[in-house]
Amino acid sequence: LEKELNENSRLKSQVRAPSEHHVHSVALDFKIRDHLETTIAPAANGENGSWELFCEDGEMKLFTREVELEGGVCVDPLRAVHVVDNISAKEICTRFWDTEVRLEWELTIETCRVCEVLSDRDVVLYQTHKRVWPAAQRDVCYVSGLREIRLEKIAYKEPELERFGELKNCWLVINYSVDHDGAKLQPGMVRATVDVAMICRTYVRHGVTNPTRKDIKTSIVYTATINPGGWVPKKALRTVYRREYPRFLRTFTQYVAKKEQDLSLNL
Ligand code: 6CM
Repeated sequence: LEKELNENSRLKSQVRAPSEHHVHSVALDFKIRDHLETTIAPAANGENGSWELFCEDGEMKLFTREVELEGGVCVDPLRAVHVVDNISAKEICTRFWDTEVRLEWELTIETCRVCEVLSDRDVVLYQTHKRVWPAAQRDVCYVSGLREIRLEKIAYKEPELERFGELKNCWLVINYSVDHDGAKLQPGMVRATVDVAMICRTYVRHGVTNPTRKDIKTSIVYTATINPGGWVPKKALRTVYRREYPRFLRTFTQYVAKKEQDLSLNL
């Protein structure tokens, strides 16, 4: 593990300028625009008929829809919304994106390796996930991009949060599958594909000019579509997702809150 983390740090130190174009820039920009236009639209709020609310815990709500590809492969999309106090969009997204802390909160993975540093905010990653019986072990290779989004690009409002405060900023992380020469399929492993977005917006209490942690609220919209890359018993897969997604969101947000609580607010 130590060797892997050192290698990740070494690769990350070979950063290029953030504005530099790379092989995935155009596709990544397209994905970002698409998620900003659809994922945070109120119509996608998951509360209409086609989505099933399967977990609710305080402000955290998780929805899913049953979707199957030809051949019976289950690719149910997941949509989660949450509102957290005391931590900012930047803090949440930075920790979600940072591979150096991945193993501290991500309970489904066995290994995580940086295949390529594309810029100081975009990387290609390779992960192996813990095997879930009776399925074969899965791996995944994806681009992961971190961005702050200018507020004029946010077309949608969150009225309840706007009653609390003023929208201060928006950060996001997009993870989507790609092929990479440094991530060849290993024997016995099945390649899964992912399309994940974590979009966070921080609000500062009305009238407060120098906010502290108790003056902020952050909304999180998290969406994930995982294709397991081969047949897996549908019932078992749905059971795993319904257990793992709430566990992930709870564990991850508690992890960020704990890590940030004694640090000064990074808005
Ligand atoms: O978004 C999450 N984590 C990110 C960092 O790791 C990243 C994760 C992608 C998840 C890829 C999962 C592929 C493995 C699928 C295995 C399916 C086989 C199960 C067999 C059951 C019988 O975006 C949090 C991800 C939370 C996942 C629940």
